[in-house]
Amino acid sequence: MNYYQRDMECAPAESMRALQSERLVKTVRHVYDHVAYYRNKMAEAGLEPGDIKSIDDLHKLPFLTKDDLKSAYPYGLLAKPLSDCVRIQSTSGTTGKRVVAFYTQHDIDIWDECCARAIVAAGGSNEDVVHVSYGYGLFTGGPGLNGGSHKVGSLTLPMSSGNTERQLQFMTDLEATILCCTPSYAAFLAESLISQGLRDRIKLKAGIFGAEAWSEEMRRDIENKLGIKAYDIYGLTEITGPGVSFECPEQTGMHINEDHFVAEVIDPETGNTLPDGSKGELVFTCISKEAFPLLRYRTRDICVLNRDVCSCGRTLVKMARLMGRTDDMLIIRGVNVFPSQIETVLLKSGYSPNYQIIVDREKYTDTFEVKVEMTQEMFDDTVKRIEAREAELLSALRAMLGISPKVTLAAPQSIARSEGKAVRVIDKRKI
Ligand code: DLL
Repeated sequence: MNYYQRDMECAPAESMRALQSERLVKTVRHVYDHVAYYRNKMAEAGLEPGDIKSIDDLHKLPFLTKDDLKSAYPYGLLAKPLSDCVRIQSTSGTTGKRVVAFYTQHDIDIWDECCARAIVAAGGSNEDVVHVSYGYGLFTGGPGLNGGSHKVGSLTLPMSSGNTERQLQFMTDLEATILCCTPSYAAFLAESLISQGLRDRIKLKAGIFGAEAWSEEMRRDIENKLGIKAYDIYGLTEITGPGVSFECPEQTGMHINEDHFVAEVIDPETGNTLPDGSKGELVFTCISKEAFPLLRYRTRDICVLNRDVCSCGRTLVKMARLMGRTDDMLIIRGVNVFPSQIETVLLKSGYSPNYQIIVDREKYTDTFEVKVEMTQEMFDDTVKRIEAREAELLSALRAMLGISPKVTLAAPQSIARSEGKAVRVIDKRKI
């Protein structure tokens, strides 16, 4: 069994807790001293840094939510001077304002190490060619796996997403051995390889797929089509990006990099911490980061933690596949989409609030349609004008969401009214 940082990945439970306590105390002091937002939140909870003496005191700290991130946007939670920061990454937010996460070089280094652990767990080494088809840019997928691959010393192909022909050309010509992308893109690449008769020309042995929900069935299908072993990887921009947790060859859950991120599961209603094995909302506390170390951040991801010893030798706690979200966020082709963002665009563009968001999956690729009723006035326009409206709406939605839906302008009164809560999202995907 190979590890990237065996001392941390296989640390005895006691020494991991001691390390977590030490790092938590230090991080609480750090944010208290440098971030007014934390000072105020702690004051409201009647807390001073000295009250947090070990990991056992973690539950005393107030939660942070996406609303906190919104109100502190952009610099309100920054715990280092900007002159010490070297990078931002970002994710989409509910109001179009994005969450901006800051990194010092130290933060980038630990993030890269977390991704390196995932690559090594998937069998990677400096002999490998790692083909990264996650998006590069503000999205954390590309930069995270790219950095991990560099740490491992693998030859890294920074492909980013899109341009299938080029993907297939590099994958075959440069004999990529590990593919990193969303599971739906992996399935799409597999289909394309097969349809172009290139399946026998690839040298892939493993895939590291995450950023969206996928099923065991989908895993087997991708594995069979590409002749690889497919590994899950989890993370979120607010905490660091991919590599918060990763799968080992046992594939009985994703090991959380607990020396950097302390996980709790809470009851989303009461906020009480639940014992391991209970289903609830995942909460993370960053204990080693400098610039943007969120404390008790509520992810809205529903999950179960499992501390059973893993036969891979790692002692890091495992999280099960996600079981949903506590909010209405959709992940479409790997992009986080909130129905409220779509509604904002529709209303701003003069449409009625009668709309539907229809998501499905065809051949493992998400389809995404926004259907909205026109007003009577719009409906009476010429066909040419209606087509122009459709194009305008598409570009406004693309600007807000970062991906393009199929836009359908429907006749007035044509979308079924519901008697209770309006059914705006129709997600037909079976994941
Ligand atoms: O999706 C980071 C990432 C990139 C993870 C590449 C893995 C690989 P965000 O865009 O901030 O960050 O979205 C985070 O995506 O809260 C989950 O709801 C969902 N998510 C991430 N990984 C998985 C996964 C990246 N393996 C949100 N399975 C998270 C299911 C996932 N959902």
